[in-house]
Amino acid sequence: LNQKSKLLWFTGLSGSGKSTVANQVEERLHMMGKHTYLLDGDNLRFGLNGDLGFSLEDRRENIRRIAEVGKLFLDSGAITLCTFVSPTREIRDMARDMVGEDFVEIYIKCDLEICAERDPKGLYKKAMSGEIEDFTGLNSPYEEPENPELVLETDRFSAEELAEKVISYLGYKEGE
Ligand code: GGZ
Repeated sequence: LNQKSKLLWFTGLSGSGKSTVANQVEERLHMMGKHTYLLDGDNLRFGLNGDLGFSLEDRRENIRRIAEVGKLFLDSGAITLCTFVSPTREIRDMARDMVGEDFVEIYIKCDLEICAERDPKGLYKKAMSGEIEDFTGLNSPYEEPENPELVLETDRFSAEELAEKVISYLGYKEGE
């Protein structure tokens, strides 16, 4: 396998569009013949990390295990995409330190009000009515990244446009 792989770390609020953009990026990479692997809450929080909740301590452990697993996929040569809220700088810096130079931090930026309006899973509604404690952006912190490699604003651009930005940032060419 002859590809210079990266680990793309998507961070942002619930409902900000991390998965939507990551899926678009994956689709483009596949069209270029690249091998990818996507790690997200659906394949991690129910299995390996099924014992973890949403306290800051559990989130840190969630991210630590994900960074370890992500590293394994990166070592295998896959372009690895990770989509997790990863709400604090400390947590994201831990992931960056674990992964090393191939870590690409992508901030999926979207106003909290818009995320709450989109509310694709009805979680904001539940959190606002007190059914979920420690909900990111409401009663648990989200610290904006200070020096991410990319900032993608999903309340201003389409997922397709933003995925193109990721592809050109990566600089991959056909057959490389
Ligand atoms: C934030 C929560 C919470 C709480 C459940 N706070 O939009 P989603 O549904 O698909 O993404 C959110 C996901 C967050 O899990 P992560 O593993 O990404 O979080 S972290 O990186 O902070 O460990 C949301 C859902 O799970 N969810 N409860 N309290 N998001």
